[in-house]
Amino acid sequence: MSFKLPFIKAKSKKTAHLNELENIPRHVAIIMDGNGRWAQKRGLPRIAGHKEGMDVVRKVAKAASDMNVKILTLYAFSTENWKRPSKEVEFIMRLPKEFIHVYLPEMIENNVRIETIGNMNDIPEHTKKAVAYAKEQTKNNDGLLLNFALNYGSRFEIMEAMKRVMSDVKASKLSIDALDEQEFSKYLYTEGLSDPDLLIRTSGEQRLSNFLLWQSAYTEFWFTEVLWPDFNEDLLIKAFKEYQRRKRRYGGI
Ligand code: V0D
Repeated sequence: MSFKLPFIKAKSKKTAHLNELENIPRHVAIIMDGNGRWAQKRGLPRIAGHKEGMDVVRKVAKAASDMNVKILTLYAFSTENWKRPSKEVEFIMRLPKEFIHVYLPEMIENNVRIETIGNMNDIPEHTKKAVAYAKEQTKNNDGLLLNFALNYGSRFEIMEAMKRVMSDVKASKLSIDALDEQEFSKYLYTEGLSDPDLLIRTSGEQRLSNFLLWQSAYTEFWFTEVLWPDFNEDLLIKAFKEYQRRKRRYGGI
């Protein structure tokens, strides 16, 4: 006789063994590129690619959580993305609500905490509301931190940090001599988070595009031609194995 265990999610066979492997990247950052191109290749509107990409977020979050990744930072919307057609931007801005509507129960079940980095000021009110709800509902979870970069740009982040540093110096809350890398990091959106160990970019481009410039000073980069909607657990494992291989090599020296 077999019983179904409704609330205990099994880890997949693929990830079960990796769990025990040393050097699982603690913080993984991903530039989820190629959604529009994925759709256009199929004769679909670009927004169909963004929708498909959203489902991949869920799958990759589950796989990362199973492999004991602590932080998954996803570049969901850059400060540059406002230049896209307004209909496309409007569609993208509805995705958080959709994601939360469909997947929040599963996120809670998997002990995932949802957070964001970026400038929330210019995000539409309805999107902010949905995201705030997801954060509130998951704030006490201590499993994977699913960190969405929304309206994020690194230069803006660093510039805003610098302005606040200057303001604190002016108000004598900070002395110039006390300002070091560790202190400066506290002024960034990523305050309190460890730097990414591994950064993945899909869709063939091999640049940082204003993502986590300060934070990725020592990060390993891994690129794939695969478009984000075609990304999956197997590719995540492939990236982790390459990461582990590189770490072993440094270790040998
Ligand atoms: C579009 C591919 C989930 C990349 C993934 C507003 C581009 C799908 C979220 C999400 C986006 C954000 C916050 C949250 C819950 C879900 C998301 C955006 C774009 C930008 F609390 N997918 N997703 N947000 N895409």
